[in-house]
Amino acid sequence: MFNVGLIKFRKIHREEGDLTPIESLRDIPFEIKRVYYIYNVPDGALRGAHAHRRLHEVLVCLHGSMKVDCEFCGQKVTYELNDPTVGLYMGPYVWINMYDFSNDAVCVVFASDYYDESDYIRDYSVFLEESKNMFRL
Ligand code: T46
Repeated sequence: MFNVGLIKFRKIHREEGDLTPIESLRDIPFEIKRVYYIYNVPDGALRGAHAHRRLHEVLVCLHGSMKVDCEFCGQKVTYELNDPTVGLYMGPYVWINMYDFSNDAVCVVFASDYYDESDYIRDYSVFLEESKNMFRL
């Protein structure tokens, strides 16, 4: 799906353990301005339920597992994330729902800009309408 996809990161394996480096504009296709992480998610919690107008993000489930439903231009794909060497890239106008977090899930998100609530679309009907106008659906 255009605007959404998995990125495979390098894994440097040593007897002492593994290491995955992530570099701005090299491993991630934008300049990283913000990093945040999600953890201690209670059973049955639903997160997301929004899209962004301008933000680009890469989400990595560092520990445990979680699912992400992505919708872009009428196409829907579900990703199960459970590998710290795999990132989910999400560009603008991707509606996401995050759920089925395992109790030990820790996910880190690399974002292309600072936090700005006005960049969020939290109303699904507004998302459909703006997507229609933006992409001439
Ligand atoms: C996204 C998905 C993957 C801040 O104050 N600063 C921040 O940088 C962020 C990300 C959030 N917040 C505040 C806004 C809310 O009051 O933290 C609270 C929880 O945020 P939200 O309900 O948007 O969390 P999620 O998990 O639904 O969504 C987050 C990101 O907000 C969003 O950009 O793409 O993770």
